[in-house]
Amino acid sequence: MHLRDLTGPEQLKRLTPAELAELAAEIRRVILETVAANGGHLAPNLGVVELTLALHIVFDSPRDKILWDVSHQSYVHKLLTGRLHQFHTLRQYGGIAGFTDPRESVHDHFHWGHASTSISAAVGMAKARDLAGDDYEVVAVIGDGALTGGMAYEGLDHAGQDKTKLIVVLNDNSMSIAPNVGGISNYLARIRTGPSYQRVKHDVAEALRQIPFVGSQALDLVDRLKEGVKHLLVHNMFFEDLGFTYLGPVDGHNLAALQDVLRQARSYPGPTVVHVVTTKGKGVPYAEELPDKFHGGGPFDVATGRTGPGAVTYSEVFGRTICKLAAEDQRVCAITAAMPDGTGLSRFARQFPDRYFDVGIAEQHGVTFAAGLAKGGMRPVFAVYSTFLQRAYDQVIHDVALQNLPVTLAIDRGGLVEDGATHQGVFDVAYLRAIPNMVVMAPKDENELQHMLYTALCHEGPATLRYPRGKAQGVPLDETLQQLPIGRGEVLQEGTDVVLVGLGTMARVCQEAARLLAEKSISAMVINPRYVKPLDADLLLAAGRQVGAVVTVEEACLAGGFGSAVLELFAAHGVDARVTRMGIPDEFVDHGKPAHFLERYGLTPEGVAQRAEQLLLQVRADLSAQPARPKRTVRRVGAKAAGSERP
Ligand SMILES: Cc1ncc(C[n+]2csc(CCOP(=O)(O)OP(=O)(O)O)c2C)c(N)n1
Repeated sequence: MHLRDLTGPEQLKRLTPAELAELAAEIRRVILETVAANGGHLAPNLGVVELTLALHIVFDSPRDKILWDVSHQSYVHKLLTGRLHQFHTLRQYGGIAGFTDPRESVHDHFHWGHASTSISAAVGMAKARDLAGDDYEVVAVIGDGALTGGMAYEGLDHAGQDKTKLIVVLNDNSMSIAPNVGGISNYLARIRTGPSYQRVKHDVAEALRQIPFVGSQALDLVDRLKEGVKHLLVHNMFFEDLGFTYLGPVDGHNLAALQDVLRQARSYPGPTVVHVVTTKGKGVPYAEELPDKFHGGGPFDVATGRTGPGAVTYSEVFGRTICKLAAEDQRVCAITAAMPDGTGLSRFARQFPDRYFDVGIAEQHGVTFAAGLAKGGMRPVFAVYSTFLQRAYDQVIHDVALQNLPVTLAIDRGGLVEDGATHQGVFDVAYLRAIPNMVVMAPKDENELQHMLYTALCHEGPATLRYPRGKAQGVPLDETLQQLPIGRGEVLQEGTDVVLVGLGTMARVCQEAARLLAEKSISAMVINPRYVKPLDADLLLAAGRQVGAVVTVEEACLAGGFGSAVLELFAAHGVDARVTRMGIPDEFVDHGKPAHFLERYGLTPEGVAQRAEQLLLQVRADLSAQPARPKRTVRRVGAKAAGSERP
C-alpha cells in the first residue's frame, strides 16, 4: 500500500505489519523531502511515525479525538488523514499549516502551537463527552518537553482526581528543542533506564502469590506489600500517585508493542498515562545526530542536511551583546524558556554557565524567577519570543512591574513570522504598554538593539525591548554601548508636509517611503520613536502641531498599539492633527511568508507612501472646507476635557 492509495486512517487497520513498515518508510521520505524544501519541523515528526500509525490503528479518528500538544509533530497525522496531495504546500500561504487546524480537517480539533495545553483540553473534552452521555475516546499526545510547562500539571491534577476516562500519551524523546531540563525530565530518564514498571508490577504480584496467606486481612497485606515493593523498585510513582494508571515505558518505534499498550489503555475505565520512548529524528542520520538543529527551521539540503550561510540576525546581536554586558557586570543573568538557540543565548550558556538558566517551557516561572533574581540583587534578562510571553502576562504585571523590579524582557520574534496565527508576535506592544512602571522599547536596527539592551540593564525598573525574527539590517555596530535617554525618540529626517512615525524596523520602511514621497515633491518628516512607553511626548506633540498630518506605522496589532498611544497623546493635549495608523488589523494572521502579509497590510515603503498621500489629500480637503468645520472645535473641547489623562 502506498500513501497515495490511503483514503483515510480506517484503512490502516487492515494492513499487515510489512505493509505498515513500508508505509512508515514512505511517510519519512515525504516528510524529509517536504521539510527540506519548505522548512518546518523535521525531527519531531520523524520520531512519531510509528506512534501516529498505532494511534490511528487503535482509535477511530475523528470519532475518537486525538489532540497533539503544540501540534508541530502532527505532519504524520496530516498525511494519514487525507492531506498528502496538498502536503507540498506545507507552511506556505494558503497551503497546509505547520500545526493542527480544524479548518483543514475534521481530524484536527484545535488550532494551536503553544505547549502544554493538550491535557487540560482533553480533560474538558472528556468531561463534555461524559455530560453528553457519549463514549468516544480522548487522547492527548504530549512530549516530555511540553510536560515541563506548568499547565500540563494543572491538567494532570484535575484529571487524576476527577477520574474521567482519558489517555495521555507521553512522547518521551528526552529532548525539548534542546536537551530537556528539570526534575521531571530526570525522573523520566530514571524510568526509561530502570526496570520496566509493568514487569516489576507483574513480578511482585507473582512473587507474593507464592506466599501462602489466609483471610482478607492477609490479602490486604499482600496489596500493601505489593505497593511498597513497587515503590521501592520503581522510583517514585508520580503518575499513579496523581490518580492515573501508568503504562510503559514502551518502545515508540515498535508498532506491535505500541498497539498493545494503546489497546490496554483503551480498555481501562479511568485516566491513563502511556509512556512511549521515541528517538527524535528517527530514520534520518543527521536529524538523529542533531535533533535540536533539525527540530524546526528553514530549508536544507536533503542529502546532507546542510543549510546555506545564514545572515546575522537580531537574536545573534542580542546574544553577543548580553555576553559583553555580562563580562562587565557580574549581576547580569540570562534566562530562557527552552529556547537557547532561538533566542541567541547559546553563547551565554557556554561562557557564563552559572548565570544561565534554562527553565524549560515555563514562561510564567521564568518571569517570576527573574523577579526573584532581581530582588536578590541580580540583573536578569529573560529572552523570550513575543508570542510565548503572552503566557506570563500576569507574572509580568504582578511579580515584576508592581514590584518595580529591574527585570529586562528581551522580546524576540516581535512582529510577523512564517508559522502562522499561533506564533505571530503582534500583541506585545498593546499588552505591555498598558502596564504601569514598564519601559517599552523597539530598536530600528541591531545597533540600536545593543544600546537598548544596555539602557534596559542600567534602568532601575522593568524594561522590555522587542525586535523581529531573522536577518538584521546589516548596519555597523558601535563598539561602545550608550544609554538612550528614556522616553526620547529621534528625528531621522526633517519634513514639512507629513510625519511618518515608524516603530522599530518600520522606521526604515518610513525612511524609504519618505524617499518615494520626495519624488512626488512631498516633504516627509521621519521619526524613530524608540519608546512606546514612555512616549516622547514633546517630540510627537510638536511634530503633530507643526505638520498636522501623521502616519504611525507598526508591525503589531492596531488595537491598543503604538498608533493608539499617539492618538491618546494627541487627544489628551488637544492636538488637532490628522492621524492614520498602519499596522495589523483585528484579525489572526495565517501562516506564510511575512513579506506577503506586510504587503497586504501596506507595511512597505510603497504602502506607507500611498497612505501618506491619501492622508494629505484628506488634509487638503479639510483645509478647503475649514470654515464649515464645527467638528474640529468639538474635538478640541473634548480633548481639553480629557486633559487630566496623563499619557
Ligand atoms: C508556551 C511555549 N513555549 C515555547 C514553545 C516552543 N517550542 C515548540 S516545540 C518545543 C519543544 C517541545 O518538546 P516536546 O514537547 O518534547 O516535543 P518534541 O519536539 O521533542 O517532540 C518548544 C520549546 C512553544 N511551542 N510553546
